[in-house]
Amino acid sequence: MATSQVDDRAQRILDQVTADGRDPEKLLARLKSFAIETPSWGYADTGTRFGKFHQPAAARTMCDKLDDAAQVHKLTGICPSVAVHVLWDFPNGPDPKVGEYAQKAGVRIGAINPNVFQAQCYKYGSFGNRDAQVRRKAIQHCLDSVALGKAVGSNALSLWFADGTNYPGQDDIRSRKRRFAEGLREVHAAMPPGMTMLVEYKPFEPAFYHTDVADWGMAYLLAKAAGPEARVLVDTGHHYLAQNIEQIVAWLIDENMLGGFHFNDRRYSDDDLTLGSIDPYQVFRIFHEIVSAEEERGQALNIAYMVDQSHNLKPKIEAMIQTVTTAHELFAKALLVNRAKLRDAQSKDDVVGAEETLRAAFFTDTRPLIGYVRQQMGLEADALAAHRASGYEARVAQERTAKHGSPSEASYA
Ligand code: PSV
Ligand code: MN
Repeated sequence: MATSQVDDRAQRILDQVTADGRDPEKLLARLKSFAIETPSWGYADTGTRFGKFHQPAAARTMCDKLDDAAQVHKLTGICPSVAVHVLWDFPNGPDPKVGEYAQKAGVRIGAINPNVFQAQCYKYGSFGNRDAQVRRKAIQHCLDSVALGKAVGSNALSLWFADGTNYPGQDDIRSRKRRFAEGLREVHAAMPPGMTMLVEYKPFEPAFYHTDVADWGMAYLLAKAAGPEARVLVDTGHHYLAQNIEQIVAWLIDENMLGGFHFNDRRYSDDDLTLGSIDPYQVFRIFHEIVSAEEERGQALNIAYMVDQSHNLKPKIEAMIQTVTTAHELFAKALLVNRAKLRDAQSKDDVVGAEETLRAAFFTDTRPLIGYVRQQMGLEADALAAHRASGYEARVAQERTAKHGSPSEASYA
């Protein structure tokens, strides 16, 4: 049973916060209110375009995905919602019962992700397509997704478009831009109060010459054109390698246009690796920009933190627990930055002192602090160990195989 006896190492961090003239209770409260959404597709067998490696415990049905997401939330306490991908999760059309099932399992439905990139008709694009009938089909799918969102109580419509061209001259770039703006305006107009439209960008893939929504500037302009409840979604994997993502984040915050994140990490391109597995310092720098703005404004920013990862090698629930734990630990590091000291160093052009202030926070081991926060929330300090000890994976592997057959047999059948 979890106890909330404060660990010495966590106590030392809290003492330092007090010594810095800040309130440790506020820090703990912010860590408890931090929430990150996990994606339904992160629990199922996905893979690269070269193949899939099956796991017997992988979710086979929408209910399995919600059960797995609920297991992650039960152990981490910070994942109350699950993003859904309409075509993958509702192959037979919208099913409002899914919302009820989620609630019973202990989670709720988060962002609704329409899918306007898989059907054959989208070969030359969806909202950007020259053919008005194809555009209508894509817009209608998004309107249906808004209705699904209403039915299941979701407050976010998350849009990603694979649209673009593969060769110079293939289509007129400006005409496509205008078609996008028009389609997004129509979808925005159908959203109920309280729903946010998130516009995601990606520089390339699957389009390799030009992508219609290729960067944050394009997403920003399209969100502005769509309407007042549209914001930009930053997928950390959707940037060129040297790009300064935290600067993009800082600018979007300052323009009140940052809507949310799709978190993942990568070494090369859109690799969808576990958050922070390659470059945790980058995630810390992103969180630092957010926490700076929160401290300046005196309130938490309304940002949808979401995971967009597919786990081809790692057991999916373990990978998800690792991901959200890493996010929590890195967010804690950003909260530890002594911003009074930082501002002082900046005001003196003390470049080294300013950087050292960030490094001091980044190199603080926040794992005991997150363990303590979890214990205060009535959870085990080590979520991964608790999951491994629970026997959940072996149990669902057995149940799912008994019900649906071995996943590899199914695929070779
Ligand atoms: C596209 O690469 C993307 O980032 C979009 O968010 C999709 O919805 C998601 O991946 C699918 O995994
Ligand atoms: Mn994404």
